[in-house]
Formats: sequence, C-alpha cells, structure tokens
Amino acid sequence: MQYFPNIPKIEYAGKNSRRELAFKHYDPDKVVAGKPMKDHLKFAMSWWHTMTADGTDMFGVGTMDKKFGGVSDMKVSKNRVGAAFEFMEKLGIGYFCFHDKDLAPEGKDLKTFHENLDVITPMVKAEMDRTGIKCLWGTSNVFGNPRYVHGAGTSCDANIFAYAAAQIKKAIDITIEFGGDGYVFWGGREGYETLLNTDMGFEIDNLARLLTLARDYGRAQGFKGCFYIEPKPKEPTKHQYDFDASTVLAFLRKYDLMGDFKLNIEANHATLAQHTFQHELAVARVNDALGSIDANQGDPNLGWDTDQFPTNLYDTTLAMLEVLRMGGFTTGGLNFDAKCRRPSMTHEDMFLAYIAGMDSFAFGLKAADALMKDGRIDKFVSDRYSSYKKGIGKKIVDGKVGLEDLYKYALGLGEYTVGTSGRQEYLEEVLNQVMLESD
Ligand code: XUL
Ligand code: CO
Repeated sequence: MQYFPNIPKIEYAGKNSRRELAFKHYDPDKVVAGKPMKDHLKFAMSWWHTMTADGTDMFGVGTMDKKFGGVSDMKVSKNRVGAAFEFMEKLGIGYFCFHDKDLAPEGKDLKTFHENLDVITPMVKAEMDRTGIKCLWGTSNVFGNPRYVHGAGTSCDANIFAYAAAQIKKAIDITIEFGGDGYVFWGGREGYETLLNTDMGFEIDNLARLLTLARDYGRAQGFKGCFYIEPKPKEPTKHQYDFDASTVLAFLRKYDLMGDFKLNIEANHATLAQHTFQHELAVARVNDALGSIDANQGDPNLGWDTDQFPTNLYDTTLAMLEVLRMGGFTTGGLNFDAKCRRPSMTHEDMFLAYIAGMDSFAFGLKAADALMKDGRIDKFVSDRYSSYKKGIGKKIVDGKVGLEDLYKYALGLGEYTVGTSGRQEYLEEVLNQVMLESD
C-alpha cells in the first residue's frame, strides 16, 4: 500500500535545477567538512507535525488529510506508521522523533492508552528494522490532556504528578525499545499564569524531582542516550520555567543533572525569548550542553510559536557554524519541529516543505564550512582578545594578579580610552561574501 503514490524518491538535482520534487543543495553522500552531509545533518521527521497535525487552529478545523484512509482511531494510527516510513524513505530522512500521544490514541484512560501503544510500537519497530530508519528521540505529551491543566511535574495535585510519571515511564520504555538516541523534556505546561496562586520554588523542586526519577529509571533500564530539556519562554503558559538556555543550565546545575542532560534548542523558542537562534545554540555550546536542535523558524511579525519550516539561510548558516564549532552532533540531530501553513494542505506540500528545510540546512552546512575555511571571522575574533595572550592579560587569565595589582597597573596606564574597532559591518560583508560564494 502506497500513501504517496504520486511522489517519487526525492533526489539531488543540483542547485540550478527547476525540478520541484528534488533537492537543490542536499546531496546526502557529498563530503563536506570531512564527512557526508547526511552524517552532519542527521535530519529527523517530527511525527506530530507531519503525521498528525491537520491544520486545526483556534479559528477553524483541519484542512489537511492526516488520516491516510483510516476510519477508526486505531486504524488511523496504524496507517500513519506506513505513511511515516514511506515519507521518510522517499525523502531519505534517517531519523524520527515522537510523543507517545502521536503514535496511538489516548482512549478513555491511561491503561487503554498504553494498550493502544503496545499495538502500534511493534509496527513502528518492524518498519525501523525494514528501513534502517532510527529514532532520534522520544518524549511524552504531558500537556495536552485536560488533567495537565495545572502542569505535570509542576501540578499542584500529586495524583497528576503520578500520571505524568507513568506516562514518562512508558515513553522511556518505548524509546529504549526503538533504540532511541535521546529523550526530550519540553515543559509543556510547566510554568504558571499568576504568582497569586503559585508556589514557584516548590513547583521547580518538583520538576527536578520528576526529571531525576525519569533519569534514574531510564539509566536503570539501560538507556544510554542523552536526556534533553527544550527551553521555551512562554506559550502555553505565560511564564515557562524552562525560559531559555541560560535558565535551564542554572536549573540543571542546581539539581545536579548536568551529567545526564543537554539542551534541545529550538529556533522559534529562541526568538520567542528575544534571542537569536545562534545565541541559544552558542550558550548551550560554550557550556558543553548543546545536544540537539528543533529546526524551524518563527515569523518576526508574529509573537507566537509558528513552527515554520526553516528557510532563512543566515539562520541555517549560523546554526551550522555552531554545530561545526562543537565538532558535530553526537546523539543529537536536526528535528523538523515544523509544520506546513494551513493553506499548504496537500501531501505534496509536506514533501516540498521538507525539501525546503533540508536544502536550507544543507546550504547552511556548506556555508558554515566555507566560513571556517575562509578563516577571516575566526581570526578576527581570536585577534580581538590578543591582549590576554601576553603581559597583564595573560596574568589575569592565569590567575596571577589580585585586584590591588590591577589597581596599580591601571594607574600606571595613564590615559587609555579608545580600543580597536569591532568592525561589525566589515564582518557582515565577509559573511555575505562567503555565503554567496560558498556553493
Ligand atoms: C512545542 C515543542 C514541542 C517539543 C516536544 O513548542 O516544541 O513540540 O519539541 O514536545
Ligand atoms: Co520543539
């Protein structure tokens, strides 16, 4: 049974090609910066946006067919397995990411939900074995069901904490069964609307308790992958506890979780926090905590999480620069946490959207490699701090001077005000030049 009979296998056709269903930049086996593009980029399909989200928004019902011929809930879930693997095979995508709830219907209670999952997961596993497609990460949806109205780990109701723990246990079990490389915590409703009804300190302690329990359980079951937290500043709650990379790093350090957790940085979450995507990636990287990426983009004119396919080439270039600077992904990869716009409602649009996203990151990889080879930006940055390589600067770095020594030294400097230029405009021109020449 074919779910996308009119879509061929998507091939690389070269940058000047006008073929719609073809890659212009993503040439999977082409070696860039020492390894094939597909090994650098490690693209993943998001099960939720691709297989389940049908364009429903708060003003209207779905516009897209995500039932794939199924009528009952279970049949829909089964057909989605076939559709997902055909989709990934045709695009040459090597990984997928899932929430428990994406795979099977929740049914009337947790027991039914987990029975439904036990029917679907062997089907997914069989397709993984047939195709060689892997699981980048799993997660549980502990935010959608009305029981999570006050949060999951941060709920005021201990029974809800237990429900969340049970769902997470099962999702970890499935991730292990799939041989997944990662397990994500995105704090869906882990935040608050008003401090008038919230004990913030207690809620954050509880969140840490839940994550610690999950970590301990996963490790005891032999999970060797990485746990991730995915920062987001707001939406659905007014104030999310995992606001941004810096906030999450402080949390991980406070609760001694840095050994097992890294960050899953999402572009649109970065911009919601008024940061650039590159800023969030760099904060994670310089703290040795850049784990994986949710690849998408927001709309600068809209203040919410639009989860669009990433097509901004500056962003993909600077993101891949951070990935190359950290020496590439280990357990992580590029998960397209992105969905087609509601009017892009055909199955062909799904392929075109992934082609656009994959090509944009493939271009970004080539451009980032070219920037590193060009070397002007790296050299400028290195030279900018050259005063710390000798004399008083070296003494500061080596911890050889106290505040009084610096006091005496500074008095001896006399009048010293203007330093060297930051040359931002020149560097932006270099960036443009290298990007335009990189392919
Ligand atoms: C929500 C979001 C999620 C996580 C997984 O904004 O990004 O899809 O990636 O729960
Ligand atoms: Co995400």
